[in-house]
Amino acid sequence: MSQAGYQTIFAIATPPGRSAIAVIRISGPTAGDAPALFGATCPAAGQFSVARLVLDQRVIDQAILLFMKAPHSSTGEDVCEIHCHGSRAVIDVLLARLGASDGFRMAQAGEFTRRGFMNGKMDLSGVEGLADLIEAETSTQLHQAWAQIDGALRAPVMAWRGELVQLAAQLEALIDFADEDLPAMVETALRESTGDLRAALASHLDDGGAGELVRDGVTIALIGPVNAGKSTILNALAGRSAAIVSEEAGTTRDIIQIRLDLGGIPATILDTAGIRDESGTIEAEGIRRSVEAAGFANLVLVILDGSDPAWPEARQKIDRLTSQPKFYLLNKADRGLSAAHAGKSGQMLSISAKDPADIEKLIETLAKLLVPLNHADASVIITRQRHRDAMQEAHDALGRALGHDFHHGPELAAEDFRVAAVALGRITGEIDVEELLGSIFSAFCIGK
Ligand SMILES: Nc1nc2c(ncn2[C@@H]2O[C@H](COP(=O)(O)OP(=O)(O)OP(=O)(O)O)[C@@H](O)[C@H]2O)c(=O)[nH]1
Ligand SMILES: [Mg+2]
Repeated sequence: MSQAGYQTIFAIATPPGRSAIAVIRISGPTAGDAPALFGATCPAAGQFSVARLVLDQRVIDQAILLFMKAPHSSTGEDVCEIHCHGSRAVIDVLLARLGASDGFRMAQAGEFTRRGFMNGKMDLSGVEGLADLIEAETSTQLHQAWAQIDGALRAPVMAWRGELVQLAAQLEALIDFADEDLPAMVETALRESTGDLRAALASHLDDGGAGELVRDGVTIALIGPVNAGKSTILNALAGRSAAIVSEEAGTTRDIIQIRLDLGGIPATILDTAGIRDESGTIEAEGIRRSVEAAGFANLVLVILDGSDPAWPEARQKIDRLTSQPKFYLLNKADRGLSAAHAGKSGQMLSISAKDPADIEKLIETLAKLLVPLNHADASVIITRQRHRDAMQEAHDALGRALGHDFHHGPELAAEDFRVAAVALGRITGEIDVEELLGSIFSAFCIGK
């Protein structure tokens, strides 16, 4: 580690602005010296104290001091916390004094967590879980983040890696005994275990992307002809008047967005300009933006005026605009739906935007549509593309391993096991996979 890594770092851990309490975290070898900078005594390890903080014989604040001795802290280093009053002036004076002191420097973004990771307090997937927890907007995101911090991904990945190491060691035995007749049983058992491991990875990969959906959220674009009631529906979903509604066709020009918790999935809903042929320059630009929004939305909610007999044509026109997944709403059901309504499919719901019960039904339908059925299932452990890529790579490597003749070309299969182990190691941030495999290989090998 570089010299800078050993410096004591400090930062304000609470949001900027006025608050009852603000917390300054200090981590590193001289963290315990911080209270003395303000004429206070550092409490004993695992204890707290109430102290007056004094600079130039003037009281700055009365604060709570906490001290945690390495390695019993979240960074694995000595940590001192100052819980002062959340006043801009108090915070500024304390931070300025710390910054001016030898051996202390302001922390960079994520540096406390980084030190925790470097000191083995957390693996990479746990660090990601922590980041997700801080970003969480819905309770589903929160539960998912805690599952990850608590090892929902780490535990199986470590177990799989352990199995891979065992398999590789057994394969090594085949290399050693290549010239002798090894019972076919050994190879069969090895193949079976490899197949089981591959199947376990496959079942987790086949989760409909539920974890990523919960983490990343979705974008839903409201698209439809002018006057169909898109803005009315957006307002009803938002529970406030976010967009202008009027009986004039072509009211909405710019894209208006709201955030919504859809069954635990954070959703961004976009209201857009109504689609029609004859329009002025500004409206045409609005329509261009509507089509663009439809293009990147996870779901296009097509809003049609169900009381207008021409809705099937309007629908066809929207269908041609974008190939994104769609769900259709026949709005204005209170006016009586036109006869064309007979041809509606399962991907269609008729509602009246003015009826709160219908809006509830819409929210429920959208939530069901977005949340894959197995979403609450504990088998969902992948929350990022990074995890998926690594698991896919391991899965594919095992597939290639199975393609080799274990008895006559064991070294080829061994290489694929190594690739799979390295891929899984990347999830938890194990960087010494090769070394580890090397040592375990030699420990397991018969006759070496
Ligand atoms: N009866 C009835 N009227 C509705 C319903 N939904 C919307 N409207 C009315 O239809 C008109 C158009 O509604 P908007 O929400 O502005 O329609 P829009 O699709 O956003 O229209 P543009 O922004 O012009 O494309 C307004 O007068 C609304 O009050 C509904 O379910 N029933
Ligand atoms: Mg509108």
